[in-house]
Amino acid sequence: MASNRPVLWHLPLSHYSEKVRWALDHKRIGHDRHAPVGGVHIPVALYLTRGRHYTFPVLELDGHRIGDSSAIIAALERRQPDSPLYPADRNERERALVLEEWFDEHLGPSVRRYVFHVMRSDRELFDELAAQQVPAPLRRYRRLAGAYARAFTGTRFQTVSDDKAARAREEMLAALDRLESELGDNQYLVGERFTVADLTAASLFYPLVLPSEGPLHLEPPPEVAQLRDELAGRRGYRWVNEMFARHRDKGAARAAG
Ligand SMILES: N[C@@H](CCC(=O)N[C@@H](CS)C(=O)NCC(=O)O)C(=O)O
Repeated sequence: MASNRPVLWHLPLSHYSEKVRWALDHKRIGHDRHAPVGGVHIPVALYLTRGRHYTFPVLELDGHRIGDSSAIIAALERRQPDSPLYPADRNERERALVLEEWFDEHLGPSVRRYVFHVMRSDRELFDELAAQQVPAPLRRYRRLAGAYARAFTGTRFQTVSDDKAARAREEMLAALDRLESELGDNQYLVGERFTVADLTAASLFYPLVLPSEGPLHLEPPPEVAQLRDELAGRRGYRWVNEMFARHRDKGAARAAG
């Protein structure tokens, strides 16, 4: 960690990683990125954080290695208060942090389990997606990459069971209900401006909504496509697309200082 330039360890498809990439880009913090293959990232995270975290994202920032997306955003907020993601008002800040935690706990795991569960039954799609995540020389071993990714996501994220996936779908839809009731008639979840609460809800919904500014562009399998059609008119669903369109300013940060 000789240089002062932050280093983000992330998974390109992960919605928790997207949450932190978005925060870095929002604050225009120049940084480098490393993306080991999913699964391999667990020992890497443990190594980087000396056993404190086994998940990605991990951010190297000013001599510290920080695991957990919420802790990373808190550190970014301290390091660079410009383009704030935390409201200045204390009550609003508390509310934003409560919502961040709620969506982290309830939406993140459920959307991941549901979407991976449906995708794993579409072998071609899953193999293709898995092959895109491995280093270029290995991409032609699509079947192997797919089998590895099915085993990893099945074990770690419990994506095999139909019952668990059905419960995850319910929980994800309950999160959409909560998003809409928290929004009411407002454009943003807390106060009149974009905060960490909006960034969290929008980024964690990305695997379902697939906004064009998001990290994944694919034709979803029929079951997900049908659900997306059913939800497309919902206020919360449209809001996720709006947040990405309005606030997901990519690229500037990595090029910057
Ligand atoms: N609470 C963590 C969750 C991050 C998380 O679940 N990351 C996943 C990738 S999407 C991971 O690395 N999981 C490894 C595992 O569960 O074994 C955060 O907000 O950063």
